[in-house]
Amino acid sequence: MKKKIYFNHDGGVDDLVSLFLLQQMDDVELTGVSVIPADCYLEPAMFASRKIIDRFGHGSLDVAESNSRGKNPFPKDWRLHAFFVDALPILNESGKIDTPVAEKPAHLHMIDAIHKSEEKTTLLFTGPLTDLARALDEDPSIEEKIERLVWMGGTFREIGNVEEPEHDGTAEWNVFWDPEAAGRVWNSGIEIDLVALESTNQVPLTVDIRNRWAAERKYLGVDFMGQCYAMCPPLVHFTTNSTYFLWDVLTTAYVGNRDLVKMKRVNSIVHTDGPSQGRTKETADGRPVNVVYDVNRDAFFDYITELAKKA
Ligand code: AGV
Ligand code: CA
Repeated sequence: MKKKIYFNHDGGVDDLVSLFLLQQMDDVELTGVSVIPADCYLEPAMFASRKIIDRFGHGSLDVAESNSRGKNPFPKDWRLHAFFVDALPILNESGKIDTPVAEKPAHLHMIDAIHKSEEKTTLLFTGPLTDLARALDEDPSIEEKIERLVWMGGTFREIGNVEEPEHDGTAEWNVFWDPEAAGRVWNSGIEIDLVALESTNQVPLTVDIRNRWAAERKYLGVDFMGQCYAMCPPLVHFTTNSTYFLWDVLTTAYVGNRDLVKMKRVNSIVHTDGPSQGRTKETADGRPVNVVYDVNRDAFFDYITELAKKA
């Protein structure tokens, strides 16, 4: 039986590549997609998502817009990436878009999708948790129909990836954008699998990886990934604030193949305000989460490249 997945993303390059890859997984059925304007602008991210479904998807889907707003905005330079993906010729060859925009906003769209499915739904979130927090407030009964939440978010390292004024640098961005939403989800009974910076730091975008995809660009899907990652700064000499990692793609690959990673159980809390806001902190009496802390890097890149070849 296929795993039922609802996907809420925030329109970054790796979010959009994740949407592409999910649709190449044989044992996954996407029951819904929604887009939150966190690390993107909503309009190009919606267009790009609908075009990726048209070009690389199979079943019929609509895409819901989120009307959620965060507390700490993402840098504009990063949010612009969605415009570049949307403009790729490979997504614009047909000159039309068939996949419709959903009538309801993201959090209500997700509630419907969860109830509509007979089996429990796995939630895949590769942006902030705002829509999930709002959905839980709106209809707490969804909780028992959620198999688990798989989230790209958080870190238990000393240093996160937020470099902003008035912050101490301990947070990961998807938590930092809306720390209270993460706090709300921590207060629920949902099983949480965190693909945290511990593991995503092990999969930076490198020139080697790009060259591998360039060499295999005769495959449409590999070419698409190569085009997408041509927009992002790779790791060359040392990590900077703009260095791109395959954060969300690792999270998505984990949904398709758990054998790629190692996990451990950690009790934690979320800091919701002050200079550490967005920090996830290990605390003995905190709520348990499953943290992906290690990944087989080569197996991961092989896995996503082979998936892309199926497109
Ligand atoms: O913190 C990682 C999250 C992921 O969901 N995003 C990007 C991924 O989609 C925010 C982010 C952190 N550093 C970034 C980010 C960077 N250098 N460029 C773009 N986005
Ligand atoms: Ca993201």
